[in-house]
Amino acid sequence: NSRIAVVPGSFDPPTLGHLDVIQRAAKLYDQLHVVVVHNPGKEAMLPLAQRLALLEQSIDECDLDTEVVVASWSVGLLVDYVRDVGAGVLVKGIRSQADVVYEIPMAVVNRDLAGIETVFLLPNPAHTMVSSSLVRQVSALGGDVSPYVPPAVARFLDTGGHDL
Ligand code: COD
Repeated sequence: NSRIAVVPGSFDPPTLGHLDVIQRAAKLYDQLHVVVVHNPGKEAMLPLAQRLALLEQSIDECDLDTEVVVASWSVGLLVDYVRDVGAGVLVKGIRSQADVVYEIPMAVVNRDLAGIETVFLLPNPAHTMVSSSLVRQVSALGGDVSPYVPPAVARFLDTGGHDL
């Protein structure tokens, strides 16, 4: 039985909700692969390399005991990455019923395709309303995003990084 899990997302940008789920998953598994999935059909605010860098800095600042690999994936099915690294589990965060409705079909397809199970974790309720899209809006309008994002992301966005 694999003790390796994959935590996928767009991470555009990484939020405290993402970090909450990553920290909880780190307590459950020996190794985590946090994977920035590049969706060619979805216009992102931040380039892939920037999302990777911010995620790495944010995870470093958490000082986790578990080994965490930060990677990106843009070709083919996510389950191929999961199998390639020898993981048996995908970890997703659930904020609301809407997340459940969106995630369940993907979880069933991923199990059918590759026998990969999906584990759903609940964040601290304080982070339930945080989303990358909310952070993108507040940041674009010049608001303070520091209550919603890790310090590394707040520093980056506060210095106008999103305009780069
Ligand atoms: N609290 C808790 N969890 C949160 C929070 C929060 N505040 N914010 C986000 N999350 C969770 C999300 O529910 C999700 O599980 C994860 O964090 C990532 O969120 P996002 O917004 O960064 O990423 P999404 O929702 O755009 O998901 C992108 C994925 C690539 C993960 C998703 O589309 C996917 O799994 N695609 C699979 C591609 C594939 O292989 N398809 C074929 C088979 S279905």
